[in-house]
Amino acid sequence: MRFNPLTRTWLQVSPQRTQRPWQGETAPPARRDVPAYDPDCYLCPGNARAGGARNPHYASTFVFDNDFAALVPDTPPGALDESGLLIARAEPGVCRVVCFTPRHDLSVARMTTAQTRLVINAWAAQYTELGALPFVRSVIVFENNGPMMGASNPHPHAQVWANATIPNEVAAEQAGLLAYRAEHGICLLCAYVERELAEGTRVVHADERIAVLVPFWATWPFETMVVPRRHIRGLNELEPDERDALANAMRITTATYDRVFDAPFPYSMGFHQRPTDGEPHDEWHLHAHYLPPLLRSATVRKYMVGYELLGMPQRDITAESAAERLRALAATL
Ligand code: H2U
Ligand code: ZN
Repeated sequence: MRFNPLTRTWLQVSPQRTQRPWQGETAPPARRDVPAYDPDCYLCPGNARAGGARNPHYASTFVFDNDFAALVPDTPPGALDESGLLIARAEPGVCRVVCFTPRHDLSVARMTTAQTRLVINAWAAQYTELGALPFVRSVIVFENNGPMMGASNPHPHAQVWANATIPNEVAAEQAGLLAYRAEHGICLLCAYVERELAEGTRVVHADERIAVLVPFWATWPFETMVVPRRHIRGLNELEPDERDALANAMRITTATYDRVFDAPFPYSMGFHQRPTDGEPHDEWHLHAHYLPPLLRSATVRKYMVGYELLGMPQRDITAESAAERLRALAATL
């Protein structure tokens, strides 16, 4: 059993299970010829979106309000509590879409560091702008990459969801960060990153500013965390050289993923950062999680099911063996 100090949850690790046979579903790797411009894409420059609006002829990044937003700002207040059984409340928020580039055929793995740096700038600006709204307490930036992860379109894009309430995962990590600091007097992620860099076995890539590692408590095979080495709380606090280093770390991480199974590698990634509720939150340390859903290979469709759904997360491939494979591939880039 391994402990995740960020979420304060346990994980079961059983490496002997990689030996078991597989007679379940397999699928061929998804390979597509993607054009640089797709007249039918609702994210390409100049095209009509599904909601009826038309995109400008944008030249670098492009941000718009999600036409099918899950959270909307003018949600009327409301609450329900029936005998502690049926409990609900209204949740205002903002959802946006961030297109990374006009090029329909690119991905972070194939964009230049300079191009991705512009995307990071756009994300930081969204964090600042939406976080400044009086009702917004949390801003999450995330990317679904690949159809298996529910990305609706290959055009490189991310989503921004700004909530009035701090979402469960962020709240759990905040409790973990606070508990660690109370007990040890230092930031959990500052301490963790330097400890991992000193040992090296779970590190995929690192420079003076950013580290990419497979966390000791990784649940998904090839799951990684991208962490600034300096104690900064949100995307807006990244200095220019750190934005470049983050862009480079994201390029290395995604390009490495694309080589793991010799196929476009699906993942969801996103940033956890300081809530925007007006408190200082010095316990917060910005980081990104990359969470790939494939448990075995690009063709073996194995998801977290029975025991994971009903008991607790369990993994077969250890963090160390996944890191070793990723590190070797990253070195070839
Ligand atoms: P995903 O690929 O991660 O689903 O993100 C695409 C988002 O783009 C999705 O949330 C929005 C969808 O609501 N969208 C628009 O806002 N306008 C459109 O014309 C199509 C899709
Ligand atoms: Zn497109």
